Amino acid sequence: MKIELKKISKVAIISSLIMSMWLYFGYDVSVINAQRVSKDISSLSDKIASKIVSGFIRVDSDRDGLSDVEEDVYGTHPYMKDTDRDGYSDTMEIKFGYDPTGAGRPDLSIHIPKINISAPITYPVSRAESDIQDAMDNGVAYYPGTGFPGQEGNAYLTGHSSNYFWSRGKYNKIFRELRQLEIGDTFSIVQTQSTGKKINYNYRIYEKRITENSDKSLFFADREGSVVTLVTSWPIGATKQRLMVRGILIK
Ligand SMILES: [Ca+2]
Ligand SMILES: [Ca+2]
Repeated sequence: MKIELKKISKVAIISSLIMSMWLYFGYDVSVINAQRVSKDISSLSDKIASKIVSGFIRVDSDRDGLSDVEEDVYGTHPYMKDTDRDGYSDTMEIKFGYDPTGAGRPDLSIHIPKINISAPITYPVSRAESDIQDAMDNGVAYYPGTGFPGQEGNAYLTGHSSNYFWSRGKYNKIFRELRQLEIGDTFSIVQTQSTGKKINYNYRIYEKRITENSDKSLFFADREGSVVTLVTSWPIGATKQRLMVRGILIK
């Protein structure tokens, strides 16, 4: 999991340094001028500052595998292994795509600025084709049982590039312009939990290809790291082939 070091506030670092000095050297922190400490912090080498930050990241108060910093990112309690007390640990809920702070799945949405896409990601009730189609009518469908965005594994998302002429759904052409995406372009997936907590996952595209629809194994293939596979019908208006674009989590 990628952690934004920016989230470690300067105040927290200063507090840590003061506490460390007090613990190890018996300094009377009351006489330490805050400005002086701040100045000293600023003059620390990057290497030392990095070690202090790393120390914060590693702290896991409830020993559930999520560091205190990660718990802050997810909005879970750093001293409780099961924040919403539903019998499932925070760690397991996050890994398998459930909301660790409330019931069910978190809300997901996908955003691709280059082609002006911003749409909800929907959860089909099963892998049956009719259920996948229903989910695609209401957004971009998350294929059940594949990796979950933000976590290790390959999350498979699919959306319409076209639909029957009589279908008037809002998302009939949501992936029509997926063809414009190229290697190096980025997109993001936003996870919103029941508490309102939002987590932003950014991906950089590293693979793009056209494949036969009969060979779906590529869409489901395991991949190292956290990747998202976007798939739509190709060419537009046909169903024999699929256009696939794949991105890897960058932060
Ligand atoms: Ca923890
Ligand atoms: Ca739980």
